Amino acid sequence: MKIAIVCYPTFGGSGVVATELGMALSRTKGHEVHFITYSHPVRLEELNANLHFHEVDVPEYFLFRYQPYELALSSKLVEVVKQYNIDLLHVHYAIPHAYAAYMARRMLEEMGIAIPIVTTLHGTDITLVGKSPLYKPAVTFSINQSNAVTAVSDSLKKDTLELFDVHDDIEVVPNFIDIQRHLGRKVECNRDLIESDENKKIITHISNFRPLKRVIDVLKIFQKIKERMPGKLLMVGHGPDRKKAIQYCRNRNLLNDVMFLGESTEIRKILCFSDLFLLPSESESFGLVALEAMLHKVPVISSNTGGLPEVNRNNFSGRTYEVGDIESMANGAIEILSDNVLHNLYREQAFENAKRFDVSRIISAYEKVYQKALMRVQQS
Ligand code: GMT
Repeated sequence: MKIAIVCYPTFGGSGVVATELGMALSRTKGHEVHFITYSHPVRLEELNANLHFHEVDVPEYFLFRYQPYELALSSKLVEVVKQYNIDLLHVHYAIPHAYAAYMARRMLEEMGIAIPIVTTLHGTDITLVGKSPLYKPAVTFSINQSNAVTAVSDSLKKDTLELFDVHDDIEVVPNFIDIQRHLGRKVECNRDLIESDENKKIITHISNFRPLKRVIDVLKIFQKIKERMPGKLLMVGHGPDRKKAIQYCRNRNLLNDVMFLGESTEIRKILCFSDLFLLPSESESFGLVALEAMLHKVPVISSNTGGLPEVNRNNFSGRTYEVGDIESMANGAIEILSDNVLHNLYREQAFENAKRFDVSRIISAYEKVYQKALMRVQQS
């Protein structure tokens, strides 16, 4: 099949999932995949004859206070669909991608070309941004107009049905990791680069430092862990609460033990020597980064919000707690980290748990959704 994938090209989970999906569809199933977005997706590698990238250009014009990205995107979609005979549009993150895809489909219909739209909902497009009255009518409309809709967790499907007046034909297709590729890739795991003291536990947090990630909770949990054992905290990512987090550490003299690494592209290198991962988010439809930690045998201490309990199995791959329960999160971390046998058990169980989300299962689930969307268009 020839599939056009629309996504955000950034470090955010939805862009990562979309890019990894496109690469896997082309690598393992021979589909021709065209990424359409405003810059080269950060995870896009392995370029080959079956993997294409088309940049959406939005030239600045003095009259516009806001540049009309949706318009440029839908025009680009029309152009690429016609030029490459694309069979299907798969848009990741409803805003504004599902709406732009609908406009492209309408334009193509006028030209006698029928093309299905598959929309994958990722989280904040529903639970935070999408539910705002400013966007809700357009999001509701574009979900209902998609030929197939998927959500990345049961929890997100439930939220979508509660928050929007949409049909309930939403397929849950979880996010994924690629076990074979992971095992086949040798990572230089040089813990000494970060910490030469073997007794120090390395604890990691990766996010976009938005308020819902509760990065101050991460620091407070770490402080409590440090009262009981030597440790180092790696804070990976960039975002609005980063300055606040650095200030918090500066005021408490923590900067010797907390490293802010920015938007690193070396996530695998970092996770390979991490002892524990912290994700105390306020809201999380899935928590892809927790799954990536488990793939590297890193147990996860997380909140139990949204889709996180579907990903992080309490008392198996890690522990889950109420949002904001810093005390329990720290105690759970201390319990796991202070007992080598228990820590190793959790490490193995985290990897075991990650296997449930192997790409092999997920790719075929998406292919079925594509077939369903194609049939619907053919029958209409
Ligand atoms: O978590 C973020 O802030 C980024 C956001 C995104 O759209 O890139 O992530 C959402 O999609 C990811 C991939 O499906 C999920 O793993 C994240 O849980 C979800 N974030 C939220 O629901 C807050």
